[in-house]
Amino acid sequence: GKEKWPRGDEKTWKENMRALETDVPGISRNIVNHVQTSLARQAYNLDDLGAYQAAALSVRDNLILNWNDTQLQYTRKEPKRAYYLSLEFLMGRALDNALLNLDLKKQYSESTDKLGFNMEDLLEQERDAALGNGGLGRLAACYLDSSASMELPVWGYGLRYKYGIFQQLISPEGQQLEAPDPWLENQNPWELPRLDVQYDVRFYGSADRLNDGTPRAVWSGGQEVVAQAYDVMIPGCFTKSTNNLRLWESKPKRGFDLNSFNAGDYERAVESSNSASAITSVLYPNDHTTFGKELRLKQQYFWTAASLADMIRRFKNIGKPITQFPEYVAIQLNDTHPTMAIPELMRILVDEEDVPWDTAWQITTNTFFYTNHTVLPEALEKWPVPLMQHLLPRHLQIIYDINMYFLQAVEKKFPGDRERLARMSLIEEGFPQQIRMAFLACIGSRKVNGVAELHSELVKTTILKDFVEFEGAGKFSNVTNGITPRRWLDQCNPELSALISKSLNVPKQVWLKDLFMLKKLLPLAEDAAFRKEWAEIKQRNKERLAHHVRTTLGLEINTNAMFDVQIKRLHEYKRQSLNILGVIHRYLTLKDMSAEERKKVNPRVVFFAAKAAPGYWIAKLIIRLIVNVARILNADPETKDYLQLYFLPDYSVSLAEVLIPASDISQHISTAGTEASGTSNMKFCLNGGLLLGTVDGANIEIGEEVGESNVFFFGYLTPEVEQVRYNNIYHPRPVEEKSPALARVLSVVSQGMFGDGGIYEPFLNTIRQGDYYLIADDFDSYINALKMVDDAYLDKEEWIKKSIRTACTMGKFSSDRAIMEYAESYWNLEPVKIPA
Ligand code: 6GP
Repeated sequence: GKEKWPRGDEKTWKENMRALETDVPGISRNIVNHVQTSLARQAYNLDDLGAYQAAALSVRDNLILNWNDTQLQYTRKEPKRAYYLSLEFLMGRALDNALLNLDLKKQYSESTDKLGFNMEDLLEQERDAALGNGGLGRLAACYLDSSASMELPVWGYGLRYKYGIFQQLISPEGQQLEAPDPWLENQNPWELPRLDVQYDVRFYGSADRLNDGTPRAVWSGGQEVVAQAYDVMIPGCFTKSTNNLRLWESKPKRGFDLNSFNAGDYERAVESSNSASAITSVLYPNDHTTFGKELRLKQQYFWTAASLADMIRRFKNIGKPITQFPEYVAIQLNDTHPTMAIPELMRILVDEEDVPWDTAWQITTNTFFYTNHTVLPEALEKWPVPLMQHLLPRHLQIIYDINMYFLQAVEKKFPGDRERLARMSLIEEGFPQQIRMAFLACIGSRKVNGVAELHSELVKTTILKDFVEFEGAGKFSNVTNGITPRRWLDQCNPELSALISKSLNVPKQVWLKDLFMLKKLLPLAEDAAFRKEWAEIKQRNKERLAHHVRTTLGLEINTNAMFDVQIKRLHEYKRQSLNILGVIHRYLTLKDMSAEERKKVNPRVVFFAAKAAPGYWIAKLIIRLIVNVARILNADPETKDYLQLYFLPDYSVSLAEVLIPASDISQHISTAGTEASGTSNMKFCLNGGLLLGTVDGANIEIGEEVGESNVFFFGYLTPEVEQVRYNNIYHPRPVEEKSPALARVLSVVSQGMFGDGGIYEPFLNTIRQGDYYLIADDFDSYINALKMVDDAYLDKEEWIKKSIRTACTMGKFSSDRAIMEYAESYWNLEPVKIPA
């Protein structure tokens, strides 16, 4: 039947409810309205920043209307929902993305034109939302875009850091310096504070078991802080579906601690309010490392507790018994960072809802799903038991109980196997004892997955091997990562997107949501006119990058050269070291040639961009080397026409959007078995840049899709790496013997060709001794692969064919495919249509 209007005069309401502004006059009215009211400015004193803000607020109006309709539909339909818990969301800019997803870019550009502003300039005003370190955070952002685009009821939960990833500056000596990223300084038009959505979160205090025959306990005292919600709308592509990213900010409970205040201790009162705000003040800038810092554990618990409280409140609104929680809620754990959600849900069920332990554990293990993003040992989170005891005493009890029941079950299956029990215990012995979060995430989840085929195998055969033996292989599987083709093709490479639509003869809305359609363009690789258009677009993207570098850094780039790009976090396992040593090798080779010989060489420009964790000394040294090599190379009159090298500071999502479409070749050269997946490899290939890489992570699957003749592989394979490492330690051979070419490179560095050689010794020694990442072992194979790239590039037509074939076979790597795998095989989620 017809629903009753909830309040007031229905007619008055309905006559005044706004619809989306989608025509140019309506958009202009809305923008000007925001200039006048939200910004309190006028045409006289409006600059680009103001105009950007007004345009953004007007786009946000549209998003909110769609968001309202979407959320109303979710409330009415009561579908199962999934929540993506991620400590990082590397969103980048929002305006262009929203305009494209809403299909309003043309109208908005026309409108801002009329108001005297150029849309492209306005887009540049926006600061990146850089609430993440690298791959893991950007993946979360791509998955949000795909969830909304696939019309899935998925929300993200994260933290609203006051400071995102640090801004990277490079000193004249080539040192990385870090500056804070005050991204909220200019107001953030994309977030909506929800003053009505707040939860109290407790820390410290004491936990007393009731000992009344139930497993319940009372946790009291300590410090309470408030979690305040901010919502960020996530528009789907060409759909009304608009999801939510809810970010929590920490606030003191009453402005200051009343207890201390009443006791006359004003300073302590203010101090405690500082400590509450500190929880969400900064994103930890470490990628793939754990530090065991109390504040980081506080962040993790604060965020999971607030998110779970919010989910449970929403679940309770539909009035079902708590045992049905997993039928309405799926929670994806993005790595182990949100693992405290597992004992927290147990605490809520057992202590607050009075659910028996076994039932509570059943509910919990049917709700959570855990994705592992790395097998590097230094990234596996462990928390010291004393810290947990101090900060979260009730959770430690719960973890102990989970462990006890778990080990009993292991003992039952493998009687008398003491070593196995020690290996599998959630508590690692030592001083101090540590809690192994990956094990807790594993046993507390319904399914566990890795992020590419090889990586998922490694998870099963290395870090979680015992758990596969205990729980059966069925629980462990793979979801190969993906990237959103909206941002990573349509938005960053509009000309290529237009060429694809024209050639497929379908609107982009169709193929952007069905990326396998690109395959239909494969025959056009044989069409000379198509190849010409394709190559011209690549050339213009190279010029766009050159323009960007000229205007931001004042450097002049040779756009007739091959553009060779490596952009990712600086890490020894990713081997930027191999790349820079290869560049030096190329330089030495050029210097050895006569001027005549050099003229036959294909010019190359090598680009790096990478942030290093502030405390990662060797990584910073590698940056320093790159910068100083660049200084010498770019100034050498003999070689600079054939080889240029640039380190672009402050790598970001926005910088990637300019670099990726301009690349001819990109490097993904991790030691085999170390890069779980990689996702920029997919972005480059989708934009027609070829791939030079090791047989690792998603490179392997890219090779399978595009065909081995279109990629350049080199290096030792994963099964061989362990033995090589063993030999490097127990049967070491000098670099001179493994690779004379590399030995020469190391010696010119150490002799000071790029400034004081002594500085670089600690880095060079990592290769001379131990060589954990197989730099010397892979060097000759790498140089050979670079040579193959050079040779292939000489045949321009064939190269363009490879570029077309690569881009057109990337269908598998759409994050739409990946998110649908999670929705169907993990969460059991159905799309929800939002009526117009
Ligand atoms: C990264 C992996 O290193 C990368 O290979 C993968 O593509 C990405 O996750 C997305 O799955 N891992 C991290 O960034 C990380 O911090 C703890 O792992």
